Formats: sequence, C-alpha cells, structure tokens
Amino acid sequence: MVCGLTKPKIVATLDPNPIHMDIRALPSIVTLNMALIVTNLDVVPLYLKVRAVATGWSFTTKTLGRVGVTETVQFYLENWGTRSKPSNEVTDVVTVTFDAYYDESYLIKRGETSTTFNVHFIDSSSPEWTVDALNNFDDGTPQGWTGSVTYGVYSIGVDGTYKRSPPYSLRVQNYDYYGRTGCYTYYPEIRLWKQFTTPDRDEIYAIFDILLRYQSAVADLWTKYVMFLFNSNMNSMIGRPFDTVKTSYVSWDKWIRVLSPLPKNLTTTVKLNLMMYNHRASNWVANEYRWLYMDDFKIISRNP
Ligand SMILES: [Ca+2]
Repeated sequence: MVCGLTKPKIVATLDPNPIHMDIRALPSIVTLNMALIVTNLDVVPLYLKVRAVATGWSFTTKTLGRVGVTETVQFYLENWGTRSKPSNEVTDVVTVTFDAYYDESYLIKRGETSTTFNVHFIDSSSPEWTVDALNNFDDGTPQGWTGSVTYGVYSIGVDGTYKRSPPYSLRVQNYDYYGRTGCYTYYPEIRLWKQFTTPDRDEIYAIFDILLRYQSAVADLWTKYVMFLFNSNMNSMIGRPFDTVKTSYVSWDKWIRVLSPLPKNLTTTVKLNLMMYNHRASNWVANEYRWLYMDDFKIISRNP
C-alpha cells in the first residue's frame, strides 16, 4: 500500500527575517547564518530536516533531529547558505522547506511544509540616501551616547587607536579589579544607547561599525551576541542566543558592520547590548578589560 504524505503541523520562526546587508561591507562570498525556532503542533513526534533554495544561492540541508509533540526547539543554522556578493541592490526570496519524518533514520516521510524569507542587500554608498544623523566621534566626545555595564567598572570616551574614521571612535571600557581571588564564572554585559528621532521617509536604517576587544591574563572570555534594540524591542542580533558553550559567536578584534531597519517618525532610544560569558580560572593578577568600540553611526533614509 502506498500511503499519502501529510503536511506536518509546525510553527517555524526564522530570525532575522528579513535579513538586511550592506554590500559595501561584505566579502566576495556572502555567508548566511540564521536562528530557527520550531514548535511541533502535530500529533506525532517529528524528525526534521530543513533545506532552502533561492536564485544565486547554494544551501546545505540541515538535519535538526527530533521535536516532540508540543515541544519548541531552538536551532542555529550556521553557514547555511552562500552566494557571491551582489554588485547592485537586490532582494532575494528564499524558499525554505521542512521535511518531516516519523523515524530517526529519516526513511519514513510524514510530509513537508514550506515558507519564505527575504535577504535584502542595500548599497549604503548610493546617492539616494539622506544622512539624517552622523556620529563619528571625531570631535573627541561621545556625541550624546551613554552606557552601562552589569559587572565591574564602566567608563565611556573616545579612542584614537582603533577607529573607522580618524581621529577617534567611541569606546566603552569595562574592567574588573585586580586582586579578586578564586575561580569565578559570570556574564558581563555592556550597554550603549542614545535617543534619536527618525525621519518621515519610508526606508530607514541605522548603520554603524563595532569592534570588540579584551585583555585578560587569567580569564577566558567568550562573546555571545550583540543585540541592537529600539524602544527596548530587539531589532537585530549578531551572534547567537545566550548559552554557556565556551565559544565566541561574535568575532573579537574585527570591525563588524551593523545594518538595522528603523520605523519612521519615531523618537526612540536605540541601544546596543554586548553579552559575554566569562570564566576566570585563578586569582586575578591584573585588571581584566573588555571594550566595545563604535564608529560612524548613521541613520540613513530614502523614499523608494
Ligand atoms: Ca571616527
């Protein structure tokens, strides 16, 4: 007997969706990483695979494993898709298909279900953009930015060593005192924010570069994510949701371009949260430093 396929009942959220990238800050091969949250609303446990297709892209099929009835599981699709960097602005539509199986060997298929998401490439150097705000910190001040830390000592100022536009970038410094004793595990967070009013145009982005650094003699320190928020709502995230795996999900010592859409006609506090995981294996022998740098923060807008 040949049995028909049944469309599996799942709720899948891909994050971020849509994805926004600036072609002025991309390598020649663009790599796509995504978070995925799946809830199984079906009547049986499902063994899932996820695949995707889009013009110009190549995706690997990811095996997700078992999701039980009513269970919600979070995945991270690392190095999921690649394409060559586009030479002009384009929006790619990616079709994602979930294949559901009854068995862990992925032999007996229950069915499949599909959804889409968009990857939106913009060109920040296009003359169409109006620059509504520019904070380059080149006057030697934080230009209205302020911040806080959840652990240790906080200060904010400018820095002349690491910058995107000379002579200065913004630097938040966070350090823990020399002299504390014993092993310790904690989760330091650096926060940075400023209030802006967005313009009356239909397409608006915050665009800026960040750099993460640290200096430590005895601690292991891993980055988890940099989250960009407005009015306390998460807008975009680099890295992965917090965990205690001893791996960094955002690169140290590398400038990273952040591009995040903003709503129009809104006075909003835009905020950056850097979340870390710190393990100190012995007594501190010197101050332990963590730094978040930012330069060339802009709000740009246009009417399509
Ligand atoms: Ca600068």
